[in-house]
Amino acid sequence: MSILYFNPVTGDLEGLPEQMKILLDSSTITQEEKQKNPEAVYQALKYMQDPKFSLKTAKYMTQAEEGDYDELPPPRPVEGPIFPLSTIRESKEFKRASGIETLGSPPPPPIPKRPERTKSIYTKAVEDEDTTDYISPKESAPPNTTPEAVSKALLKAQTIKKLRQIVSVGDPVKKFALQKKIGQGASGAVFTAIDQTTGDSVAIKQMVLAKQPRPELILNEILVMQGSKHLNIVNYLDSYLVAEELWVVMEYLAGGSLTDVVTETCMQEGQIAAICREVLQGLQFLHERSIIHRDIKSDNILLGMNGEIKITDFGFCAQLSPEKTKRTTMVGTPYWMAPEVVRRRQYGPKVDIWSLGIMAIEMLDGEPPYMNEDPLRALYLIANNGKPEIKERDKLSTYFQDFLDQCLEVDINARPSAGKLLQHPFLRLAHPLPSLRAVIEATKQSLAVKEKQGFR
Ligand code: G5X
Repeated sequence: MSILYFNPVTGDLEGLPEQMKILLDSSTITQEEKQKNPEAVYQALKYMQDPKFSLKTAKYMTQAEEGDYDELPPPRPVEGPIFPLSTIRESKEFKRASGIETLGSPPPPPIPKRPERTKSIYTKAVEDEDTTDYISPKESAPPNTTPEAVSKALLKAQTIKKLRQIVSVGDPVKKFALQKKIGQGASGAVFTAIDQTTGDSVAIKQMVLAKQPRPELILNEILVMQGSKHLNIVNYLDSYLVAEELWVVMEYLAGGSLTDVVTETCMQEGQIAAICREVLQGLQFLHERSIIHRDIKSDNILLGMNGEIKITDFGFCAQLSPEKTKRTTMVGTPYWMAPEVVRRRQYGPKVDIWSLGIMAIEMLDGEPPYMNEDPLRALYLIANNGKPEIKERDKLSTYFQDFLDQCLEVDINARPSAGKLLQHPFLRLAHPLPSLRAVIEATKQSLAVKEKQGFR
């Protein structure tokens, strides 16, 4: 990108390719913003317009429709100090229907059901971007014989061969009794199941290899997670290959995702601190092993009924090596992406720390910053604004304010590591983990009420 400038007469950015102009025209980015930071606009456009990165390669797991956790044991009383039960976040529709009107302090804003744009994306690395792209395969050769298609088919064959070498032998259909579907996404479905030999509950991710746009990501996920066991990570247990279907068996967490908690309840600082500490412990473990998760957000944090907090979905993780200590691939979910990822700079493990800061905002507000903006404008705002504004900042403890400031530090060198942040005084405010059970139960109850009233 050499000549890109704002034309004050037309109010347009000059020097953009035609496709980008069309994209920009359809976005809500203002003239003022184009003028203020053309480079940030360009970075955002490049990301959106890249066909390799389009939503075709996106992975999106939605929650199953039915009540996910019906077969849970009855709740046990919470031990340890009791904290007031978390407040249910009231939505407008909910209030109207139930006739409840709150007096005094205004209720928190309603959080609508998560839109599609919270899904994750994966683009090719900048350094692998060129070569084959100039051949324009679609016009010059019949399908499946283009260099692109041939190398893709090769990679797929190699990936399946490697998968065969690492999976367990045996028939998982006999070993596991499938129970309930808990998720469905582009890469496959997730079920709960019982291990017939041990009686343990497990979760199984089933994927049809032929339908995977990038099977090498699944191989990566298994290879990285096979050797990574930690209390704050959803542990990989086993995998099986049945015909062309891959089953990945992992531990099951019955509390559901943190997204449900952040959208349904108003969390207290002590609860937020507890979750931040646990996630940081998981991140410290990963980062020590040169693994970056790259898609930290509430959707990828699972809760156990006794307050366990675990990071899940390593489909986008990167294992750094001594030869390759930095990455440039644009990976993650726009609203949670660190500025260095959006700006396509070299990045490392600290991107997970930024995303944790955004997730802390989710725990405060129910959603990440810029959620009302289209993803393109959100990317522009991240690249341009850096640290997002914290709503009602002065209502937070000074420890929490400082913790947020440190996670959301734009300067990578000044942003602390997971190990350093674990020393932060904010984390000393953490409530004991078993007390989180009450929050999970309040969440489930709130969802059940809405379900009954037909809001979901
Ligand atoms: N309650 C787990 C995953 C984790 C490390 C390799 C992806 C979903 C959904 C999903 C629901 C679970 C899992 C366990 C509950 C998912 C993954 C992963 C790994 C080892 C596999 C998606 N709704 N779960 N308990 N939910 O789509 O990367």
